[in-house]
Amino acid sequence: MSLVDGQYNGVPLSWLFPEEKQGWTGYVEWEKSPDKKRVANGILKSQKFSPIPEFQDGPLPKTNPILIGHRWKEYHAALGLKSIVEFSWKTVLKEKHDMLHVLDFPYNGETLPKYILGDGKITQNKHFFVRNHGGIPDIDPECFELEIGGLVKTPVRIPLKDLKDPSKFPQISITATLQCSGTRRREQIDEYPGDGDELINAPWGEGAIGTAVWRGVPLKKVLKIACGGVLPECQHLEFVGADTYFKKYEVYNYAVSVPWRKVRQSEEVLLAWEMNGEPLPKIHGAPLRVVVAGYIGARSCKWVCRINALAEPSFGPVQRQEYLYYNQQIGKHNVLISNGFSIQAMPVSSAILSPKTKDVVIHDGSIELKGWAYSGNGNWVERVEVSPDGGHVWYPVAQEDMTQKHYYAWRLWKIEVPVDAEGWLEFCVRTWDSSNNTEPTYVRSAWNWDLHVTSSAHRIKIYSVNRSKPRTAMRLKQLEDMGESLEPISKPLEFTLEKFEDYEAASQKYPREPRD
Ligand SMILES: Nc1nc2c(c(=O)[nH]1)N[C@H]1C(S)=C(S)[C@@H](COP(=O)(O)O)O[C@H]1N2
Ligand SMILES: [Mo]
Repeated sequence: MSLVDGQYNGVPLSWLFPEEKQGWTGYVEWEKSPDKKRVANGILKSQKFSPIPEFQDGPLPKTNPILIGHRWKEYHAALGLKSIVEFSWKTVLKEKHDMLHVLDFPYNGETLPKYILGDGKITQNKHFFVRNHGGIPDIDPECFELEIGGLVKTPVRIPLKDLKDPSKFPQISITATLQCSGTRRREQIDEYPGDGDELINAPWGEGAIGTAVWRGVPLKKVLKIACGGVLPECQHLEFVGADTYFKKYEVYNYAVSVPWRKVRQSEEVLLAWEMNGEPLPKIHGAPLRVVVAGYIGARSCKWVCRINALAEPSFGPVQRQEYLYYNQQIGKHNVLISNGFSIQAMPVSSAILSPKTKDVVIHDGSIELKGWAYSGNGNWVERVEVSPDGGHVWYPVAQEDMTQKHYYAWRLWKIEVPVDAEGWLEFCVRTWDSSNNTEPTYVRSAWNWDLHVTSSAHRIKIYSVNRSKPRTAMRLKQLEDMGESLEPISKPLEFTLEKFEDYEAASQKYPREPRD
């Protein structure tokens, strides 16, 4: 076997792995083509690839993009799919130029600066986080059709224009938060390094979450109207995306599933083509994506082109081998697929968006904090509490300082916390949801090998300077008179701290050593 210049045993790769359909650029069908898969896997196994970026052992590079996905670019190139890599980055520059690019390919990007998330209940499309496991397909909506098969009464193919025809399917809009189960993973990494997956377990901060108004048709209506319902054996609905995914030298289409129970009991498993009143951006799954409200982001399959009704969860590696929640003592030495449970609904969690860690906050006895709070599975946020002392005293956020309740969306909040103390302080936030669930107090309490769902109270360390204290006010004035700033606090003061006479008088009154 030989692989030279876009050829494999003398056959051009473009013949081996052609684009499937007219108008569907960047889509290769793997799941229905076992022979093609076998050839691709053979090619992948015969080659060497660059290592996966390692980032857990030290501070993250200050570059943007932070990490470069050489290996995944090479995977695509090895199968003659380099154009997908190029199109993906072009799309990033067009749709997401202002983001913090956590990984350039497959593209993972987070809102920058993160306090933008607190600007309004709805996250603007250009600021909404992105997590991809592969490239971005480029599908002409005119040519798009959705295939539904498996354990349904009547398998169908529905052109997009029929799906969007309100006389055929009833449309709804829902306000729903999408949260990656890796949100705030950096805190877990800072505590202890964990699993390094091939598609990196991205070092997300507080910005791998966003809220949008999604418009489309409920999946349960489509199954009923178009397919005449599901068969009694159907327990799960599998969603297959048009993107290409690699794992351990094998190739797949992105595939995940959710229980039929979840689909049946709510309207909030949606086939969506609109995001915040605009056509779904390419990077968010155009022309059609699934939105599984209340579940981890991973289940909301983008570029969904096929839905299969199954008797058991999808065999896709993303469903079976990833997004698993392990006990704290399980690690590289004894991890199995079977000893982690599958993460589906998101638990309650929250974050402080401002101020941020290491900020020097000059105030007059109280500090304003802002952030988000969210709970999955249809639980809504009831109460947000902020502690100025690391988790002993908790102040509740007033109702009028939180955005409106939704079954499936976050609440943004703000609070003015009385702060007398100065110097380094640790603030944290925790949230109570409508089922009375709350967050563990420390990262360590919920640390897990795959570094998922960092649901512990979010903490920030800030440097408090309370101007309402006379001595502090005096020092600030001294600095101002000299045209100097307090920051950086590590920069030495240029003047003598105290007049010699004052120091003398103080040591007369309170001698430094005992007299007898
Ligand atoms: N087809 C496909 N769907 C996908 C993914 C993907 O890589 N491919 N990533 C999933 C993950 S892990 C998350 S968190 C969400 C992110 O959605 P967004 O990029 O639109 O914010 O999409 C999910 N759907
Ligand atoms: Mo995710």
